[in-house]
Amino acid sequence: MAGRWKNDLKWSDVTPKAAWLSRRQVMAGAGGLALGAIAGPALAKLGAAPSAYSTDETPNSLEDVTTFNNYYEFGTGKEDPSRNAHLLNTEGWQVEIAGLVDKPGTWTMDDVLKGAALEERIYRLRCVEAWSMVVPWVGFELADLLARVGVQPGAKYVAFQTAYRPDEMPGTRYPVLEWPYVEGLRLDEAMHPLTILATGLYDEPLPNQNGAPLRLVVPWKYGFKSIKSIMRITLTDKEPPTSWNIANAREYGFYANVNPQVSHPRWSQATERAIGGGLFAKRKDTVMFNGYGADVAAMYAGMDLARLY
Ligand SMILES: Nc1nc2c(c(=O)[nH]1)N[C@H]1C(S)=C(S)[C@@H](COP(=O)(O)O)O[C@H]1N2
Ligand SMILES: [Mo]
Repeated sequence: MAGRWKNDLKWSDVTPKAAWLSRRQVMAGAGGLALGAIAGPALAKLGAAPSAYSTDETPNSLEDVTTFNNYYEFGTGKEDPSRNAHLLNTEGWQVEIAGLVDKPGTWTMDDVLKGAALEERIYRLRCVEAWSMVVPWVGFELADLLARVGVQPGAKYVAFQTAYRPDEMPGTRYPVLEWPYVEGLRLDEAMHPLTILATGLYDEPLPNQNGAPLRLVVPWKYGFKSIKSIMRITLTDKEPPTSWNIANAREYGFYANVNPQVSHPRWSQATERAIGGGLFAKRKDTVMFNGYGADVAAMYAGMDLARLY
């Protein structure tokens, strides 16, 4: 596919052999497993290890995951990213890691992947627009990358920035958001083992419309926190600005934790439409922290989540 990130290394070369083997054994032993049935032939390509953090819910189809997207740099329609994101050239991609770190610098995708323990993480994704999907990501914990660069004691937040290339991103010709797209996490959120940088989905390299070659995934927060096509990561001591908060602070906060009790000013967040369920599917109840509360609620103890939405 044009524009996809290309890599000389085979995925199995950058995946610990033990993890790769155990994955294959798991798949062999569980012949009827839903994902094995869907993605079986592609396994040898990537061989990411499975994870205890995965949901056992059935993932959405590859078609749903790659043709129903939000990526405003390529247009605001749900099908615009799958039509236009091939324009993004991800070859030679570099990620700058800056700010309060011991080893600031510029990383190629090979550098990023060489030390990364790739896992499959099947996560729920809940968009602030009240739809949801289940996505079989491939990625590694952001905490591992942060450990490799050495976070300095003064750091309290992590800021992320998407590439801004007007020539390759037709959506950025319109002032729907301030470009580049920016996002941020508190340091404890960034270090949480559920927080990953994804480099693939369905055992294949990440399609451009899903944020190739490297995108954040924070499954207990509304989807807009999961910033795509990252080219800069900065450790800072101040809460960083975030795109949707800049666009409309009353409607979109910094935390953006999934919360069925706090309505968006223009719609309820109590329920969600599961993509792929068909036209007449019943809406599902939205669950606090998108169902990840047992793992993440302690980080927000004592915070007023209606005020810090
Ligand atoms: N750079 C950038 N990242 C982005 C967006 C965007 O418009 N630009 N949209 C966000 C929103 S609103 C959602 S719901 C998710 C959608 O991810 P997906 O298309 O892979 O499902 O990406 C998020 N990351
Ligand atoms: Mo979203």
